[in-house]
Order: sequence, then C-alpha cells, then structure tokens
Amino acid sequence: MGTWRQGAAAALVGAGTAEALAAAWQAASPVDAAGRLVVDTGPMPVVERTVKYLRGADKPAIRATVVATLTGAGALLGRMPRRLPRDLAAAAAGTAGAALVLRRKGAGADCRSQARALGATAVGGLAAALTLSAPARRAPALALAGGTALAVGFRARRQQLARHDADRTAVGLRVACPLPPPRDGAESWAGVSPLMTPAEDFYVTDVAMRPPLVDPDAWRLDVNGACAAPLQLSYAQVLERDLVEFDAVLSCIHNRLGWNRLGNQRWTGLPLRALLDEVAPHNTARFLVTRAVDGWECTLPLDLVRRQDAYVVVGMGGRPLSAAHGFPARVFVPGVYGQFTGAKWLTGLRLAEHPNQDYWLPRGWPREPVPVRPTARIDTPAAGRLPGRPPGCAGVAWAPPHGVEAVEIRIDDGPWQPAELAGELAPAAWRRWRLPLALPPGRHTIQARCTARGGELQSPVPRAPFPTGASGYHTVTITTTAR
Ligand SMILES: Nc1nc2c(c(=O)[nH]1)N[C@H]1C(S)=C(S)[C@@H](COP(=O)(O)O)O[C@H]1N2
Ligand SMILES: [Mo]
Repeated sequence: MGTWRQGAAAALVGAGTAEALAAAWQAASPVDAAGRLVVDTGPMPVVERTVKYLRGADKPAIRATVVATLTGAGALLGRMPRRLPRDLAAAAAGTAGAALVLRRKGAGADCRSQARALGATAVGGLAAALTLSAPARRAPALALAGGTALAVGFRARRQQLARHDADRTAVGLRVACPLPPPRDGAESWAGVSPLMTPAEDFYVTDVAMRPPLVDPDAWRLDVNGACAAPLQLSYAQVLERDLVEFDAVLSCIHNRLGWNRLGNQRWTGLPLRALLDEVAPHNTARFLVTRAVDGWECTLPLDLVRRQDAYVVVGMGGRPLSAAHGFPARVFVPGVYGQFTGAKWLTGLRLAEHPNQDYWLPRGWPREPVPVRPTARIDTPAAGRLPGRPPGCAGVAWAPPHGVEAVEIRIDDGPWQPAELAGELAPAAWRRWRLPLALPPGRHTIQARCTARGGELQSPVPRAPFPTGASGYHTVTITTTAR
C-alpha cells in the first residue's frame, strides 16, 4: 500500500514538471488546458455564479481548482494497492492529460508547440511515476518541490506576457486624422471616474485561461467565405491602411449595476464597412463570423455591421492592443455588449449565409447581438457611513451608440432631479455627470437613471445579466453624520 502523501506529492511533481517545462518551451500549458475544459464545460449556473462572486479572480481560482483536484486525485491514487490497479489509473490520468493538451489543437497552438506540450506532459508523467515509488518519508519535500516548479511555470508565463506587451505596445499607431485630446470639462470634478479608463484598470473578460501571445509577423487576417474577392492581410498591411480613432465604451454583458466591468477608451481601427466593400460579399451573405486564434467565434448580422459603425480594432489609447485586450486585432461594434461585439485575437472574418454555432450559443445566450442598455452609475459617494455630509454626487452614464441625453438623480424616493452633464466626447462614449447634495444627517438612498438620445429610458426593472444584460437603477445607501 502506498500512502496518500506519496500520491499527492506525485501529482504535484507531475504537474509542476509539466508546467515548468511547457512554460520554458513556450508550449501550451497543461494546467490551463485542464482549466479551459472546466471553462468550456461548466454549467451555466456555475459560470454565472463564478462571474458574480469571483469577478476578475476567476482564472486563478480555476487554476487553483485544477491543481487541487489533481492533488486530491493523486492522494486517492497513492492509497490504491501497488501494481495493476494503481498503474492503470496512473496511465489513464496521463492519457487524459495528453488528450487535454491535444484538445487545444488548432486553438492558436501550432503542431510544434503542441508536440512540445505533449513532451512536457510526458516528462511530467514520468516524474510523477518516479515520485510515487520514492520512500514515503520523502513525500513532503517532493511535494514542496512540485509546488515550487508549478509556481516557477506560472511566473514564467506572466513574464512572457509582460515581455510580449512591452515589445508590441511600445510603438504608437499612425492615424491619418487624430482626434483632439479627450476633454469634457469635468477634469476638476472630485470622485468621478476618469474620462478614459486607464489601460491597467480596463476590465478583461474572455474564456482563455491566459491571453494567446500572437506573433505579429506570422499573424494573418483572412477575410473570406461568401464573397467575390477574399482577402488576406498581414499585421503590417493592416497598420498601413487608413486607421481611424473613435471614442466608445466597451461593456461586458455581465456588468452589474455599479460595477466596473466596462471601460471608456479611445480606440484605433479600420472601419469594417470599407473592408467589406473591398471583398464584395455575395448577395446571399447574411452574417459575419469573427474568429479568434483560439477558435472562439462570435457572429454579427451583416445588416448590423452595415447599419452601425463597426471596426477591426488594433489600438487602445493610441497604443497597439495589449495581449489581454486582443492583440493584434479585434472586432468592435460600439453599442453591442462585449460577448456579441466580436472576437479578440482576431484571425478570421468569414461571410456566411447561414447562422453559425457561436461559442455562447449552446450555453443559452441569445443568437442576436444584445444592445448595451442605457445605464447610469454613481461613482461618489460610495455606499456606507460617511464622516460629515457629501457635497455632491457624481458618476458616469452611457447609452452607446446613440449617446446620453439626460441623467437624473432621486434621493430617498423623492422626485427625479436633472444632473449636470459634462461634455460629450462621442455618442458611443460615456458621459460624466454630477449633482450637488444637501442631505440632513441620517440614512439616505441615492439612485441614478439615464435617458438615451432618442428617448430610451433606463429600465427600472431589476434583472440579472443573463440573458440580455443587467437592468434596474444603481442605488447607493449612505449614512451621513452631523459634522
Ligand atoms: N477571442 C475572444 N474574444 C472575446 C471573448 C472571448 O472569450 N474570446 N470575450 C468577449 C467578451 S464576453 C467581452 S466582455 C469582451 C471583453 O473585452 P476586454 O477583455 O478587452 O475588456 O471581449 C469579447 N471578445
Ligand atoms: Mo463579456
């Protein structure tokens, strides 16, 4: 009989060896391959709760779950009788690991990187087998070594990402007609969100365990399918074209009231309409399927792309996109939630006659792109007990692509009062607002609502993000004191 300690140590040594080797060889990560399986197969209620409660910490949590599960399985394995059953179970675990790595084939990883990942997994398996037959008293030290190797592998990945970004985003992008510097007159307002969301604070949401690091020299954008003149562009060719700048909010459909799972930025990109004219879609083409290097797909109806401004985006804040935000290119239609707006790490634009099986479709999300709901957010005061009395409240509101016409504030269920609006950068961008307050000491609720240009009023009905975006009013409850 082995011990559970030996089994757990074997699992950690196996995973650590595979992970560190794969990182050193810049091959697909075995732990992330397992993590992606969790992401891809997670039932909707679990996914929705993960997003709600873990927010941006979902990927590290999934990674930790994978390692914990592996260690637990190793511990069980360690207690099995030596010889056949255990060896069979260990072999099965190794095969499953290899299958997981191979499952990601075609998902950004080329054959060589795939082979290296398999090699790393095989060496990891060997290391696990050796650990299993080491004396039980060695188990704690070996487990520690395995854990350290894992940490080293993860750290190497983070460094590779940082290097990739530093190399790619150092150069500015050349734009024919740059927009004037972003200013809305609210520069001195206290407590309100910045007009442009700093890149490091801009939310990141996707199903990739880590962003693919795309080599711009090897990258191609293929525009093909139901069209007369398919086109292939290199990164350099995309940058040589007439790039334009535009200001817009990008919002995740999971952005809840008061959350910051959205950001406002100045984007650089190619108008999609011009690109489409160039490839001459057949009259029968009705959809534009956007495909990422990792195989993720999202489809835009062609009439939407023709009706609304849509872009192949290459830059954010005047710099090339970071890996996390989709380097080298992504599709963005301002006014449509992120999940429907187009793929990051774009590599294919396919004109299609029939609806496509998009990533989110089998998970119950609507087929039609969901428009962003007009929404107001209160940035200040923050909920809770305040010393003294807040001199005013302020925040941001968005209603892309039409623009914000009005923001109103209601205190303690009183009448709605119009807030002062800062300048409008662009209809698709967010707009800052403020209102002075004169509240007596005590408990108060502040609510905000937005009216879009054209009259659409923010919906008062509280709804969860699934399936068409959160609604209701952002409500902040504060307790003020006599100074
Ligand atoms: N390739 C790819 N593109 C994607 C996604 C993804 O999972 N994979 N997620 C979409 C979703 S749900 C959102 S909200 C936006 C987020 O973009 P950001 O991470 O740059 O904020 O990207 C979209 N594009
Ligand atoms: Mo999203």
